[in-house]
Amino acid sequence: MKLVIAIVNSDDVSTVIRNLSQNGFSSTSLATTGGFLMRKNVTLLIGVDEEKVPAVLDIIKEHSHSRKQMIPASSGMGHGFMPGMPVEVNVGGATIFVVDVEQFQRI
Ligand code: 2BA
Repeated sequence: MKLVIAIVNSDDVSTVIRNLSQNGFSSTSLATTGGFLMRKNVTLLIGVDEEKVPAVLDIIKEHSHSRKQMIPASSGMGHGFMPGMPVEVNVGGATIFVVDVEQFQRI
């Protein structure tokens, strides 16, 4: 058993969840915030048998799109004032971790 942890853009997450569900994959979504841009994203937890991990990753890849976001010139970003021109940041479609699950139980 594996746990897929996928950090997905808020704009894509409903499509990703719907397609996971239509293909028989359960997921739990957590409201999260990126540490760099300090913008909301969603972290999906998907428990799945090891042989089905590629199918889960394919669904996430198909429905997660990379996009450019601007950081305002005077944005704090949690690190204080940042003077200068707005900066364009390329935010990836999804950030994915796959970890081993020691035990899985539904009680
Ligand atoms: P944020 O931390 O808000 O990062 C948004 C985007 O800003 C990143 O896109 C990356 O392009 C850029 N970025 C992040 N840190 C940077 C830095 N120190 N210097 C310059 N540019 C930086 P992604 O890499 O696609 O990441 C999207 C979101 O995925 C991140 O939002 C964060 O919530 C999560 N994430 C990415 N890598 C992670 C990691 N190693 N561990 C945990 N979460 C991660």
